[in-house]
Amino acid sequence: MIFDGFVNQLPDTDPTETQEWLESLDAIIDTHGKTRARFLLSKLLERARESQVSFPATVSTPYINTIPREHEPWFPGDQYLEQRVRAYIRWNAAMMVVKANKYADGIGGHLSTFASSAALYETGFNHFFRGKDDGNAGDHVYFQGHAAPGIYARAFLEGRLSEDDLDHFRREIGRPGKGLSSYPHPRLMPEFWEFPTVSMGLGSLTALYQARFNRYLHNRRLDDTSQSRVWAFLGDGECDEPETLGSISLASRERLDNLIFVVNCNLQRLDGPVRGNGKVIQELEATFRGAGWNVIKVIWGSKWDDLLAKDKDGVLLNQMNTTVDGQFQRYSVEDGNYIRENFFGPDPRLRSMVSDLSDDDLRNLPRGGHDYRKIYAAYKAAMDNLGSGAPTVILAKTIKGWTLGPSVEGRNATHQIKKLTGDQLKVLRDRLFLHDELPDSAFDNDALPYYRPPEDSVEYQYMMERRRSLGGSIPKRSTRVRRPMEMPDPAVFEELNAGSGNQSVSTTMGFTRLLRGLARDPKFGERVVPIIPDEARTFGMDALFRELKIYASQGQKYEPVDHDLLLSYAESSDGQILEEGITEAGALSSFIAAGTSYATRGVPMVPFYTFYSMFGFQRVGDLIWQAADARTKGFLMAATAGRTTLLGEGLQHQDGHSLVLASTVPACLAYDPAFAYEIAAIIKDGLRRMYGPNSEDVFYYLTLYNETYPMPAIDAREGIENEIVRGLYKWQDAPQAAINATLIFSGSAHGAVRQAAADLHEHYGVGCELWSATSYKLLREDGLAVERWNRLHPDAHQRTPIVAEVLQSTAGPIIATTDFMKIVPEQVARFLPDKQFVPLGTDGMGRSDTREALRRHFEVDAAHVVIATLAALA
Ligand SMILES: Cc1ncc(C[n+]2csc(CCOP(=O)(O)OP(=O)(O)O)c2C)c(N)n1
Ligand SMILES: [Mg+2]
Repeated sequence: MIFDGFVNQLPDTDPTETQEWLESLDAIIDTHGKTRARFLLSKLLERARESQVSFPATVSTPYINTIPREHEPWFPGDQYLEQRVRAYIRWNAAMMVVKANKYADGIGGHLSTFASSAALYETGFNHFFRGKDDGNAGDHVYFQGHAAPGIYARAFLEGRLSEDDLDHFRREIGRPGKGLSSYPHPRLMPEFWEFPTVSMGLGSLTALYQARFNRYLHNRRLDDTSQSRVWAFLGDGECDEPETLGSISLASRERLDNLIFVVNCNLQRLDGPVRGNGKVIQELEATFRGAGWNVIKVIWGSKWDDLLAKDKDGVLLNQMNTTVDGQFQRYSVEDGNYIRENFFGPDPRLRSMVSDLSDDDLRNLPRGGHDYRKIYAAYKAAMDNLGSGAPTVILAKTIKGWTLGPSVEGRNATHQIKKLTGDQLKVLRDRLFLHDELPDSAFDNDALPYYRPPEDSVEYQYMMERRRSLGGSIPKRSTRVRRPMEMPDPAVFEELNAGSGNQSVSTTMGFTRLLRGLARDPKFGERVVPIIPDEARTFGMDALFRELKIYASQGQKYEPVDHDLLLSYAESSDGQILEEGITEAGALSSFIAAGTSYATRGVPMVPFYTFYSMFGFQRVGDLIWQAADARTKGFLMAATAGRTTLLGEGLQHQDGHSLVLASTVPACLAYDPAFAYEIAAIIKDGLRRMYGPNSEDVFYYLTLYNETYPMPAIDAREGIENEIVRGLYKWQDAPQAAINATLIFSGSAHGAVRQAAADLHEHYGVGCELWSATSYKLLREDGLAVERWNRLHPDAHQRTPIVAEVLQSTAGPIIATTDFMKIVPEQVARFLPDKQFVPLGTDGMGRSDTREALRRHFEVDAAHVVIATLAALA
């Protein structure tokens, strides 16, 4: 292997001096060994860094704490009181899970995740996490999903939740907003949780983009975000998800020193060790350091410091460095004698180092993640790191199930354990020193007692004072608006309503015009957040670059190749466009950050995320689900939509099913507009529904096509905009004819359908009326709601679904054509029992060819609409 071969390509200006240095090193290795040589080299590197000699950063350091004991800051808290509070929280967290499973066997919940991370959270609660009661937005804390019981237990101690609430952990039905959801779900507990995290990997990804969005808001002078940190708590197993680590280089590139990841390295995931044969902390250190992060390892508790100080020969360090995680886990479940024999035993120098320690002492040598002083030092260093430009990750080594007793701690099955016997509970009580609070009698008659200290106790007073001084309790979701938003001037929609005359344009072009108009609005404009993942040219949106500018935190340090063009690639530190590069996951995370800003920051923002339709729901569906959970507002604009409208691109690009996937997301209003004025009506209504009075926490999905045709003007009849947004409206009456049929189109299918109507009239004497179905999803949801109402109110006057009401009077069979799968129009067929309903759509995988050929292949061209109509009539 060539090690940094670049050295040999640089001229050696003083070979004799070089030789002397090399010989010195050789001599050290020969006389004092490699450990000493490594030590000296590290010292040299340290000195070089102090003297600002830049040098490629090493990606890994020995398996010891990053912060040495002598650099640990003074701990400002009351160690005893914090320990008491932590014990109460640990107790209640365990109790609520055990209780839930006693009363509803199999209901689930997790004991051991929080047990391993209690000190990590509590140090934050007592000293760092900022709340928002002081009128500011506070910190944004992403709690690890499976640690939820611990967060509820703290809220209980603070008096925010009652015993009855805890008793309803995982029992939400019938208690809207009051049952405790299994995991952090703002959709279910909108006044409590802010950030959904439980789909592993998405919490870290969205936290990272939240930190980036805070900078965007700041640089655009929309909000002062300088006091807010983003804290993301992750599992070490969770780091296997590509989403967890996939964007970490963005954080250092964007100099997000407002971002702190805390990885709870209990070395276990669900089934067993995360890296039995390796060292997950070392692996993560190298990954994050390589990406330019400030890495702080918290591996060993204070008691190890004395041992390390005695380690003159480096034998302890060597043992630490070479022991794999699977073996460390073994030590965590064994007694002191096993540890003495196996960890310290083989080397007499190592063994003698612990000769004065008892077996119990050895067993109790703690890991760093349970040592609040070490954690405090790490968090403080992360806070003080602001200004360095580097994000921080804290890798804290813990034991999964810590304090839960020998049958749970560190066991491979620990993740799934949710029941404790009476004896196990007493072991836990003893371990937490809660005899006074919970005497044996508290367990009489199989009772499962919670414990809350009285309000006049010093523990309670201390805990509450800490939170008061940090801005109040968290988590707390608030929708208090700090910077109100004004709606755009309605005139901005008029241009699209007028149509394009004879000019052929696409709905994508129409939307781009509208977006520009919205961004130009003197008051509303600043709230528009255009998001694009490296596809603006494909969509013809590059025209916006120069006008709105691309957000680049460091401005533009170069002269772009196209600087002399009108549409040059213009970057600016207060740019408006988030040009995300090729990351749909990142772009969607920005969409979530912008679309939840009305709550997280109290600053409503309106994201328009435009992307390759195929790489939306299909690619990042879980993030879209998370957006729904997070109560995100905004517009998802699915460009290059349709299985046959996007020609040439073939199987992996042609989207004929995102509308099916969209139909699975309750908070999503999905539309398939055919004309520019439909887009205007939908977006206008969307802004009202999402940001007007009595707003709803929903988001919009609109397909955009790249086929060009003259855009008609909106019909002058009154109420047309309402008809468009409800999902279906009549577009054209039928010509006089003896035989009639009803043709429905959506999106780009209107071309074939209009042609078919003309052909049917001219050649077969069939008069067809034409309808545009803008949203089958909305029509179906209305139909289901009506059906349910009728079922539950059999004696009342029966209601009619919108789709049935408006299509009742139409003549002949209904042929519904779409550039999506047949199941899309079929969603409403059930509500039209008296009608013959024929869906034409693009089921199957795409092909590369022309639009005409594709439409013939998928049987959605005019000829096939004619045949389907004639067959239905026959
Ligand atoms: C995307 C996704 N896949 C799988 C799961 C199921 N799951 C929940 S917890 C867990 C193990 C977590 O291990 P780790 O991240 O190390 O967290 P710990 O509980 O050890 O702190 C798994 C696989 C999930 N929640 N999300
Ligand atoms: Mg783990």
